[in-house]
Amino acid sequence: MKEIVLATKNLDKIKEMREVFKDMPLRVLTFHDFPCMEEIEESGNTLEENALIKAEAWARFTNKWALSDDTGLEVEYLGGRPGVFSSRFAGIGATYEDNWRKLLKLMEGVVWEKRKAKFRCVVAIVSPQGEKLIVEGVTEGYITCEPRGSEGFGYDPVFYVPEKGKTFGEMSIEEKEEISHRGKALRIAKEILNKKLEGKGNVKNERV
Ligand code: ITT
Repeated sequence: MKEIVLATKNLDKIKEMREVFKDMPLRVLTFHDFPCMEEIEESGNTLEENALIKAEAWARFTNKWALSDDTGLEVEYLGGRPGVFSSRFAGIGATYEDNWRKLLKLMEGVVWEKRKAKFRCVVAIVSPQGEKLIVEGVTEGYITCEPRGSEGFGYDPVFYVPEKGKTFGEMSIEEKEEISHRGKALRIAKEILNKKLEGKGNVKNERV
């Protein structure tokens, strides 16, 4: 295993993934290296199903190890929505801003204690031979009443992390990666992959 392909077309995710893997002895490939890769329908009912659908499709198509990420924002007051539908919350083709504006509208007048939310990120790594690894990372926080900050992407300007006293939108990529759902999941994946690269471990069909 010398190469891994990032099974996503989301450039913001790719930036964060590259940040975590920058010191690994691995060549990181992206959709730019496979311009003919087809669109994948995320037809699963859970983050895990969607993450596997994406990684399996990319591993099959490229014949390389593939790493995908499916992420959802779960808002307590909304019974866990938008969750697996986070990218299409305001409809198919919605922009990041459309989505967070819809969220703020639904949360209008809701007191701070009831604005708890968590980001859940499921990362799937699949080999061309079908070995699988699933890891998960979660970050807890609150939905703000107004957007703050222009860093990051998606719901970052409206997701406040109490331990940092800022929204993700106010954090640098390094700061976000340290405590974010994606950073946590990718660091576990990285540890397992590093052991494999050193010949000390294997990616079994496991979930961490
Ligand atoms: P791929 O499927 O190609 O990876 P996507 O954007 O469709 O890209 P998801 O299905 O995981 O990715 O959608 C999750 C949505 O949740 C995404 O479009 C963003 O709006 C949001 N999101 C994901 N990660 C986020 C993060 O770290 N911070 C803020 N919002 C995030």
